[in-house]
Amino acid sequence: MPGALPAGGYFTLANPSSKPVTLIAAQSPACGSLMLHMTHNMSGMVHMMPVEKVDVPAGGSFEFKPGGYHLMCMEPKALKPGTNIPVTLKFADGSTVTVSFAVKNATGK
Ligand SMILES: [Cu+2]
Repeated sequence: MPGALPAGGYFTLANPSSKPVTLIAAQSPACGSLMLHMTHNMSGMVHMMPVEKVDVPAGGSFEFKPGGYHLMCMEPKALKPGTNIPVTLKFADGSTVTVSFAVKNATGK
């Protein structure tokens, strides 16, 4: 990711448990702030909107992908393609999960 451009994060959130979970926030030491966003396409104009939460049904999964939901890394700090950054996902029940995100440039490398 060049310079200080915001970076998008895409992943699939799988919920193997028997209860629905709700993702409410994310943070990473590599980002000034990490926001939940969705992309929404209105008559050819692409907007991004912050979202407050993402529900994942019991036994289901939720896909964050280009053109849809994503994590937005604002004020990224020294993101280098080829490295990994830790991202902590926070859920409505108070639990957190820390996962590793691979940093890729705009061409997916
Ligand atoms: Cu965004």
